[in-house]
Amino acid sequence: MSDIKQYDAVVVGAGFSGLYALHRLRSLGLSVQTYERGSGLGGTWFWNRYPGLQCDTEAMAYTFTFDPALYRRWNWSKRFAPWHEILDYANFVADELDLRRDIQFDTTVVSAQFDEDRALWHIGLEGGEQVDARYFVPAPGPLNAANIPPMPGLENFSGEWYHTGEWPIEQPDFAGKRVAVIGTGSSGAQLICALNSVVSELTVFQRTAQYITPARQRPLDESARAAWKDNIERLHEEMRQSAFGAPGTSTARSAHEDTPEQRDAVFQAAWDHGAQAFALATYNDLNTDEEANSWAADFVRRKIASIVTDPETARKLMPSYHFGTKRPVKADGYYEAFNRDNVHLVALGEEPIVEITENGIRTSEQEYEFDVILFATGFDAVTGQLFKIDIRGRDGQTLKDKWRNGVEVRTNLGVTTSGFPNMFLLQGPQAPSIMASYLFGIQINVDFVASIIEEAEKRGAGLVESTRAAELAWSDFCQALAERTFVLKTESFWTGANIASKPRPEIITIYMGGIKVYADRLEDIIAHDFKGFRFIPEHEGEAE
Ligand code: NA7
Repeated sequence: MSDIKQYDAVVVGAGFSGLYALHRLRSLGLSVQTYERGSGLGGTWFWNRYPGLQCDTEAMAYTFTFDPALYRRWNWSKRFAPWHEILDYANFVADELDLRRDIQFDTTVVSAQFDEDRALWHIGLEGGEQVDARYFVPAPGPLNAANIPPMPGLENFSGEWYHTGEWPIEQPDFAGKRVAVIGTGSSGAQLICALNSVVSELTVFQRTAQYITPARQRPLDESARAAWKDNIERLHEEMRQSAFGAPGTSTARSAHEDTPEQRDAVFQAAWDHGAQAFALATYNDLNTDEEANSWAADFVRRKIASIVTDPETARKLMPSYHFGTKRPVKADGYYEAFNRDNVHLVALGEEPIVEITENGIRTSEQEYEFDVILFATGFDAVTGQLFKIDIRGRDGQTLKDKWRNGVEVRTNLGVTTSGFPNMFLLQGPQAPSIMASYLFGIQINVDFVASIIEEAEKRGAGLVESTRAAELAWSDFCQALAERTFVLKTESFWTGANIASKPRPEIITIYMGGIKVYADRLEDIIAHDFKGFRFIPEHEGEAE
């Protein structure tokens, strides 16, 4: 008898998708082991702990809805949950569902090799241990592999430096320090808003100006929570029928239906409302109609001009690409921060960074001295963390090779890819994931994977695998969805173009069709005998 541990399923990652997968798969009667590289739960929220970090989906929608009783037992303090409260919530979920006994922390999965003869995955852990599982379920997170740009001289810097996605557990103290922030996405914007009144000098290095609308953070009182809790069954259904996966995040109205004055009033109301309202609930053609897009973009640019007092700074802060083609940033007090005497803006398009020096950052124009450099430079998104695991499917083919190092990623619904039987990706490429309300997307994703595995168990199938035709159809559909919008016109982590050294995808790795279309498709597949999936009886190799 081998002393290699055997499980029905191994889940990689104890973020929210890994936690829910552990719960669902265990409830099918399977033995499940979860490995987590961090020393605590929460996935991305475990690693990102920078000042100002909060979720930009409303907290009441960033909560599992699969069990209304569980939903009602949790209380968020604010409209947008701060990171530490989200970590508390992850721990609450794990305790309520008794998940911790099947999670091994501080354990990195480094390899996973499909063994065709035994219909098993051999999973390698850092340190050399190997375990076997019938099902391999990577849930490493789409925004988890920190992108630290190769800047010459960083090793010479005598001060402290951090990346937002690999933040130290012990909070550094920035009071009175001279701080550089590189990057102005969601992380950079939140940092800038939180730090500007704490540090002595804050210098922002901006590669591309962003469209930033207010989040409108506020405390949540009991009546606001009750409005959700008392109606969660109905709201769950509303989320299921929506595109984003949260109530109040869509509209059927075209910007062409309104006069310029009416449009301004609609944009202003969304600006005042905060959250996703400006990007999602103003007009339905912002991403597809040139004029509609320019009206939204102009509105934000006019806001920048009216808020920022120095015209030169305002000019540098104004984005010129299509609105909504980078992930919309929501932050309170972002543009106002640049009116402070201690906040400075460097537009890298006009003044590029040449090197990091012992004392700070040298641009083409001058050397700036800093005590701290903060990289808010984002992630090797979607495939970055997945590619860190040496995953090998049929015939020893690596996932990286199959997907041509990210150039041609092909999945069936974001959950499977042919040649890798019994491997189920959670929030993987071409799943709703980062393009929808995250926890709601996770539930749909995991429930679908659980349905497939349940069916495989029922049929006594040793293996289940997507057909090549199904993954071609789904990934082509994802690409076609993107081509209908302006997204491909801008370089962003959505298009895999945020990292200079990364090969550019020919097929987009994100799915933009929304929750309803996705969930309808999953239901249809289940209703039609899991079309697109092959259940292969044990000992029959590849034959159906
Ligand atoms: P993002 O949204 O990818 O933002 C990264 C920022 O860093 C963005 O402004 C980038 O400019 C900038 N960047 C990236 N590389 C460089 C280099 N080499 N030099 C200068 N500036 C650079 O990541 P975030 O962490 O802010 O947000 C990711 C998600 O995490 C977010 O959507 C939330 O869901 C949480 P660019 O615009 O690419 O020119």
